Amino acid sequence: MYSEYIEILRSRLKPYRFEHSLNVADSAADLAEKYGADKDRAYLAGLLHDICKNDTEENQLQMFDEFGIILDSVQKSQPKLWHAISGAAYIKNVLNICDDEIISAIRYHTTAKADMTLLEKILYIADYISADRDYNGVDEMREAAYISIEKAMEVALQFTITDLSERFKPIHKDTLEAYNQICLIRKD
Ligand code: DGI
Ligand code: FE
Ligand code: FE
Repeated sequence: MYSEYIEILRSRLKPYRFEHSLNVADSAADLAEKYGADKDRAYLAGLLHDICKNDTEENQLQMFDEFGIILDSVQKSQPKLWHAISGAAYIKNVLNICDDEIISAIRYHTTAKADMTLLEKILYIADYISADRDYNGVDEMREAAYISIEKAMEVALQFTITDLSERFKPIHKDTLEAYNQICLIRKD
């Protein structure tokens, strides 16, 4: 069932990114099992989430044009955000995947957003805790992921916003809205 997609990934991605995709798929399936989401859909979302990560900027801009996608000013200035947008468009329009929640999980796997579904959160967190990750704080992130998915979202978004602001990177409004929603829900 996945082998066709795995071959597409192998042909599109550099070796590190290909391995990362397999690892994120495994983590997403584990989290789905733990939190009661559909394991197969989580695995597929993980597998495909970075499918356009190694595409050139030129190729991604061409896709945005072809699929009528208009970037906002932060997106325009941050090509690292593009692969989530192009990846979602690619799996929908080129691979003809019609599972809207998988498409949306891939679309928001980089920034997150407010009101994410369980599957969307699972992909977002799986990307942070996959076996290949070794950043400072990954242990805390893995611990949080096995306490609760909400705790994991808190730690991940706090980490991301801190990291981006330390580097004076613009924070996309989807990232801020995800973070603000968590702050408003917290009781302490
Ligand atoms: O594709 P991956 O490397 O596996 O991970 P990812 O899709 O989560 O991308 C991570 C990058 O995205 C990382 O360099 C931080 C960046 N990012 C996430 N949210 C924002 C952001 N960059 C900016 N400028 N603004 C954001 O809101
Ligand atoms: Fe990514
Ligand atoms: Fe990734």
